[in-house]
Amino acid sequence: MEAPLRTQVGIVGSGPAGLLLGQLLHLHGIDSVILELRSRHHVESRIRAGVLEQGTVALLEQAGVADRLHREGLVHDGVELSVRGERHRIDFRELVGKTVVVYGQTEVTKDLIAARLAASLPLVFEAADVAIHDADTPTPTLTWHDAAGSHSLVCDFIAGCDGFHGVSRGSIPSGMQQIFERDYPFGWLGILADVPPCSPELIYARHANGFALASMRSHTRSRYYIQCSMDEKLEAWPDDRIWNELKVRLGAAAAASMTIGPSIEKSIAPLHSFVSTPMQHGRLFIAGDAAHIVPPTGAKGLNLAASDVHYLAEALARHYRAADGSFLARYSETALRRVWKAERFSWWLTSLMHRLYAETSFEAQMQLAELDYLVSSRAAQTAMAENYVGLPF
Ligand code: FAS
Ligand code: PHB
Repeated sequence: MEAPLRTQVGIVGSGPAGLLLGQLLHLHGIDSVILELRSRHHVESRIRAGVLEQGTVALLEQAGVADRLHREGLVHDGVELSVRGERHRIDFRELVGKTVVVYGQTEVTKDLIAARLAASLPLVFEAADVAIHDADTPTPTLTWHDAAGSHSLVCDFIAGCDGFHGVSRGSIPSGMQQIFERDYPFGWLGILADVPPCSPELIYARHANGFALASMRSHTRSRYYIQCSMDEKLEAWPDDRIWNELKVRLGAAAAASMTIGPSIEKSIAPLHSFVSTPMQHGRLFIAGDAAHIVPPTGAKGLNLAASDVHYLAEALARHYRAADGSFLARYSETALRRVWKAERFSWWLTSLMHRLYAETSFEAQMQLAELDYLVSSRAAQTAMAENYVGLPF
């Protein structure tokens, strides 16, 4: 086995959290090595989030990777809610003076990987069996093996950015962790198709059959979702069945303007809310989906990864620049304050828009009453708008 390698920050995972952290650290003159389990092709092929908060866009600009985003991203001033077949617009720009950008997480990931490789920064794909050692000592260490053999990397700090199924959260002693979670009794069946979107902005629809979302990736690529039960099988949902159900749930106006076509990706994903605290142990810091999960309804997952990374990069920069460890000591507390507010918004919008109860139940009437209040109250719409565009970092 070769002599142990050495770096300042070892990063596990090359999703948005790991890649953005590596880029921000590089700009602060801090060395890092990123270890990624999957191949570059796999990472760059994943279909995930689609909406960037203004704060995330600003962070990508700070990281120097926002050029294509500004060329190809779609600035959206609002979204529409469809309730009882009627469409109601929530105007973010008018209500809170902010917007969101529709630009796929897949593209953000490609832009970050390109920047890292252009700077010849270490990014190891297909790193198998990554393990975290001695996180509570001054020399935390990462080990892994790849085609070139077995390796050991001694770090000053380790950032666990390896998503919900990674190894970093499990490297925090279970006795020191508290888990908060909720599973929802339904999932999202998502379809991607190279057809123009049915509407210039996103449509969130509450319908007696279940929730539906009309989203997009560009003017020529659409992304749609329908609520489904978790025992649904993709085989039972050929494209035409999905298109027909989308037309029913999104309403007549959307149906009339909907272009249908063959799916280029189709998947069913479960929804849950999950937070693991604390987000640090010794010199191990976890960020993004490694620490928390939100139902995608509020478009918060990717954006929370960005705010965690903002706090962690700032804290590490203060440590190295000013020998000030106070921000590192408070990383988990600082990040969780914003995480919990995004968890609340995601849970609230999920509970409001999905079919959870019999339509004749009291609870369904409460959903409809809250929606009627939301579409008729400027105060309620302002509250939704400021959460959707992203609360301050
Ligand atoms: P990621 O999961 O993106 O990245 C973790 C990386 O670590 C991956 O590349 C993984 O291969 C790697 N890894 C895992 N284990 C490892 C190990 N042991 N060693 C080394 N590397 C390892 N969010 C939204 O806002 N809107 C959406 O519509 C939306 N849709 C989603 C659909 C799906 C199917 C999923 C799973 C998530 C979705 N999300 C959505 C949430 C998603 O976008 C996440 O919030 C975002 O990817 C978080 O980024 P990371 O924290 O970097 O984690
Ligand atoms: C998406 O385009 O994938 C998307 C957009 C908004 C959401 C969830 C997913 O709330």
